[in-house]
Amino acid sequence: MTELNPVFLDKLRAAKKISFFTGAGMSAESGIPTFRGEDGIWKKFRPEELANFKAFVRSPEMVWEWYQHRRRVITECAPNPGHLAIKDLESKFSITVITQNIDNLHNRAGSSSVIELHGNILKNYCLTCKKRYDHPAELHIEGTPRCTCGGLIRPDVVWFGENLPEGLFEHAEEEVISSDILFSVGTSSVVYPAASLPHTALKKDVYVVEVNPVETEFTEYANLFFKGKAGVILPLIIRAIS
Ligand code: BJW
Ligand code: ZN
Repeated sequence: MTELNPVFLDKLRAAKKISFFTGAGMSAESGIPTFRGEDGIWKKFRPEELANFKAFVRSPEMVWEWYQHRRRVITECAPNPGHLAIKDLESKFSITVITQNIDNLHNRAGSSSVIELHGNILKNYCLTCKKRYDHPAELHIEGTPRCTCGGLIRPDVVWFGENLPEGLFEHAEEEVISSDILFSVGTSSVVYPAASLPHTALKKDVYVVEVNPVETEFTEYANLFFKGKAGVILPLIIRAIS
């Protein structure tokens, strides 16, 4: 791991507001597979067959089954020391979490301000009347679930080609540019518009720190790169300022 250099420590001690931009790697140590890379789920499941609206309308059973499988995995997992470290930082700083993850783990860790850019796998809504089904247990889930109006029920997640929920990305941008430090943790930084957030931060002179076991599309721009796992690096940073 890169040394906790004095410039970084000074910035951290002087900071009032810190934001975290997180991706699938944040939850890897909880046992939830990432999307890309050697162990990523896109090696087994093709995104164009599962993570887009056309695929859902063409084969709702298959897409629903995939989400049910992932819901079961996620429900059996727990927040890891990385999620808990971010929550713990709330005792010292104003913290906002902007996550691409749909796994609800930042909420389960107790973080109080979480922006879920790509939705939440536990939430659903009817394509036809928009009625919400936010507790999957309410659903009859043999085959494809149907709303009381007969419409198809879909997971409340953002698929490729879909816009992010209205106003949410702009809200995330405001949080990022009003931060003293932005941590970009566990994301390959390839999916837009989310991946633009650390670049927007840099343009506004926010100090951007990346945490990842491998270099990403963003690494060359980061003010500081911690090469390592979120569940290891984030608790170390907390300890350094305690
Ligand atoms: C660790 C670790 C440990 C491992 N500790 N780290 C061409 C050019 C540019 C853009 C486009 C284009 N063609 C299409 C687009 C737009 C498209 C896009 O960006 N595509 C690119 C991939 C090319 N974007 C969209 O479509 C977005 N919408 C949009 O643009 O709307 C406007 C529009 C409207 C109409 C038409 C066209 C445009 C929506 C994007 C939605 C993304 N949805 C998904 C699925 C969510 C639901 C589900 O899960 O089922 O979101 S895709 C998937 O990728 C998921 C993630 O949130 C997202 C990002 O992935 P993430 O989190 O970075 O994960 P990985 O796996 O990539 O990386 C994990 C990282 O962790 C790695 O770096 C590891 O090293 C690291 N790691 N262990 C720390 N222990
Ligand atoms: Zn309905």
